[in-house]
Amino acid sequence: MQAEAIVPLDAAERIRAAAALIFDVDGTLAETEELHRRAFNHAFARHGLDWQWDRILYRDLLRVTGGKERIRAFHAGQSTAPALSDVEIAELHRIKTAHYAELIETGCCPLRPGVAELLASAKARGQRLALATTTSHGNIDALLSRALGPAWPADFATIVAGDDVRHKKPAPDVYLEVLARLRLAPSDCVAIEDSANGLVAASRADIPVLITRSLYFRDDDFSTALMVLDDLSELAEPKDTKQPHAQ
Ligand code: XBP
Ligand code: MG
Repeated sequence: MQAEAIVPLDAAERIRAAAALIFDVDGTLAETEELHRRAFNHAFARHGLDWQWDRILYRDLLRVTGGKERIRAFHAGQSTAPALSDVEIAELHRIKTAHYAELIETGCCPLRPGVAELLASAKARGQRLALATTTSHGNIDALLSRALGPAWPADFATIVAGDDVRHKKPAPDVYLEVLARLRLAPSDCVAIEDSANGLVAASRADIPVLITRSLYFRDDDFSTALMVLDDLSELAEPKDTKQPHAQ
């Protein structure tokens, strides 16, 4: 008897069939990194530091996930910089976070194309939604309250942020914690990410990954992803083109 050919499910079908969709936040739900960059620069100026992170430098610095960790890594590379204690780094990051919320509040950072539609269609299909991110609960709330309204948390089964776990991405911790809370196997889920660090984090937790390319990580290596899209609007169901019958 001939073995039946195993036809791999089309990636879009995998997304529709998943028990849960686990979303990254920065770069995936919205193009937030420019606001993070501006907020870091604001904090440096307020603190009397003459540091300016331009886009080219920030692209490199984004390899270090987490705002406090990014400041510490940059500081370590400055041979002439005065010592900066953990308390000062925490204070810098506090100023940065407050300014980031002010920038978000101006309404200049909408959800990326296709995000609201995918959240709505997943909800309509009865799929569970989760967030697995490096940033903080406060930053997620600032972004999603503005974009989806104050009741947004009701749509998410669980939210795991960077400081909830021991190791930030590219470690798998946020994803492993989401799986534990959802009580699901990795193969029942799809992670939606925008960066190589995110792809590595989800892959280390054995979760298949859909990539939506973003501003800063456009050229990362995504060769191990299930699918790579320019944005999530490419997942939209084809519209019914049938014309209504004339009465
Ligand atoms: C996002 C990040 C975050 C933000 C800043 O990574 O690395 O550090 O840039 O956030 P990912 P905080 O999208 O892979 O989760 O300053 O709040 O840490
Ligand atoms: Mg991201």
